Amino acid sequence: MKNQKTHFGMIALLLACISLFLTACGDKASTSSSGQSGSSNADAPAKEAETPEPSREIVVEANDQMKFDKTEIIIAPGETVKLTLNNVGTMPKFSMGHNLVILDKAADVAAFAEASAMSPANEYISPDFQDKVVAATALLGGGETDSVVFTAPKTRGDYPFLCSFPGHVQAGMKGLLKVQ
Ligand SMILES: [Cu+2]
Repeated sequence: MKNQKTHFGMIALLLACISLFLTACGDKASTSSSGQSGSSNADAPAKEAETPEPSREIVVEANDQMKFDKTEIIIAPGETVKLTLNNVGTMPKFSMGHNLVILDKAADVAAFAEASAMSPANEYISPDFQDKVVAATALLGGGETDSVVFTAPKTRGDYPFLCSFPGHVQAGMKGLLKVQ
């Protein structure tokens, strides 16, 4: 009998631990990252390559009609810029979230969008395609904004960008970063 009682005690303790853990996770989900997500080099030592100061800011708006106000961004090879995404809509992130993800020019946009639609826990950026991401903002709800500083690829060409929220690229939330 005494043994069983200890068992219940253990289980209660375990449940308390789990709920504490879940609460901690919930808090973490609301923090927005505005760093570079494209260059997470697991093997690289802590010493990160220094990003030069951005030469200018490029501002893109996204709205509740699933449109970016720009479908073309022109940039010089190797130019460092600050990219800001403003979600000027009013709808919440879970139903009308927007981000801006720039992909490598060799990336398969349709495959990326399809895989990313299944990755809500990773802000709709599929971990399988992380190496194809040149730069990405956080996923934003209405009225939110996020900036990311990134350096354009050195190779000229058209690099696709899109909103990876499910269905949005199909609705037209896409464009080209023209490195020229
Ligand atoms: Cu969107």
